[in-house]
Amino acid sequence: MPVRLTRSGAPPDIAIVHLGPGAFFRAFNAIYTEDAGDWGILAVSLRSPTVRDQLAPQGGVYTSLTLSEAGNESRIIGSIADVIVAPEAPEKVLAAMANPAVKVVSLTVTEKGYCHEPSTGSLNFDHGDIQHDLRNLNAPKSAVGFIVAALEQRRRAGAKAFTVLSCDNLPSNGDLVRGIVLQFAAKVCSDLSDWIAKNTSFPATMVDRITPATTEADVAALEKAEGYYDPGCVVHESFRQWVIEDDFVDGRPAWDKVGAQMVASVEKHELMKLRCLNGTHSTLAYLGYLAGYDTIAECVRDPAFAALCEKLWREEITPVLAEPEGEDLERYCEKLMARYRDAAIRHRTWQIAMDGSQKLPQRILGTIRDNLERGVVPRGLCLAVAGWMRYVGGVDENGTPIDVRDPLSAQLQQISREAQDKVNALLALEEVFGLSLPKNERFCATVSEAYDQLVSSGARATVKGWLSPVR
Ligand code: CS2
Repeated sequence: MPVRLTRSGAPPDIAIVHLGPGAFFRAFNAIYTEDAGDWGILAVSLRSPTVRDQLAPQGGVYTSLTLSEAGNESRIIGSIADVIVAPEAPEKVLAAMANPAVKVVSLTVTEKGYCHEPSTGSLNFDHGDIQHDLRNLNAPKSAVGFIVAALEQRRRAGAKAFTVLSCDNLPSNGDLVRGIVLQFAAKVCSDLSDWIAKNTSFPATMVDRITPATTEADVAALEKAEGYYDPGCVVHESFRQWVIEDDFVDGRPAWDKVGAQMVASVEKHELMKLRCLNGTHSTLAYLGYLAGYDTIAECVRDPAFAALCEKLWREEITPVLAEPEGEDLERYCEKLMARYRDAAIRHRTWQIAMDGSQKLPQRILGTIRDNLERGVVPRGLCLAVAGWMRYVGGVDENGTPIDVRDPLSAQLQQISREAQDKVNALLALEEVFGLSLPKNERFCATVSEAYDQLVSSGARATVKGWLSPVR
């Protein structure tokens, strides 16, 4: 039997409830919180028992493994005091969130966890979980349902509210979560939404640390190196950046003392990160997957892919970005390329390609819109959109099925199977592309041209010739 990692000493007192304790949260928020001192975290999985099953036998502790070509560094993290699987005990989660000792409720639930319309940011009242939660507020399923139900319990008890801290890769994530919370609360009762609007804050954040999914090989390598078994370990790069709007209704950990940047407005930082990093990540993920590359590092080892990425930054993305205070966009992008090239980080194109319908709007389509407004057709990003379209068709260039993971996958594959004009049928998905973009003929024509070329010449050749065509 392998030796299991275990906690020594008592866990910290719980002052944060975190919804969505996936690998990113454990590689990022939980480490900043550990560094900042004695705020303990109750981690709540909204769906799967995996993280609880990994961490409970270890008393909540786990290993963070910083990967680098020079050698890995491991550290044991103890800020997670307990883990609950919400569907097994929703009332326990609500009781914890309603306890005034909890001052911050944070979230990393991924884009689709907000149950919103990606193109508008409004709550999707047709979503099955939202319909369920409006009828069963004492046993919700969604993040927004838990937040509203807990705030309602606090209001009734005459207690203080908590701060809601979204840490997902969404633009204006504070405003977004405020919007959906208030829309949901207004359906419960208007006094509640007024109370929340007055008493709760929703600071926006920008979060950044590349965190590939942990593999069995990672767990085995850790066991070999450290002599204990820890299936809850997380692997990540050494870089980290957390920018937070300093607007908390009942205090916060001293994250600013351990590297987080507290600012008045996060918007410019968030757009820079979403468009420069996540925008090129998604581009490389779709085109790279189609070209047969397994990881981002493999993609950028191909000079044509690296050149595409650099051209996107220089010619299409940064020209329509405002530079955040304290940042230099050119240097930011150079640093990104160095992060992508790090072969110790095996970040799979397939992992990043997931949930594209939820990611494209804020990562790529906003930049395309801004370019069209200045009269430029951003050909590189149009190729990225075409890459997504080819990818969600569900068959790769060798005729092998692709495991497409997306909340819209059934619809996407039906369109790809049945539509005569696949490009225009996909562009008509209003929840992804909105209304105005598909009306721009130059945009649609360029995406169609890119799609046809991907089909006829394959991704590698298309990427090579696309931005410097041999005419
Ligand atoms: C990636 C992000 O999976 C993805 O879609 O683009 O998780 C990315 O690695 C992080 O945002 C980096 O901070």
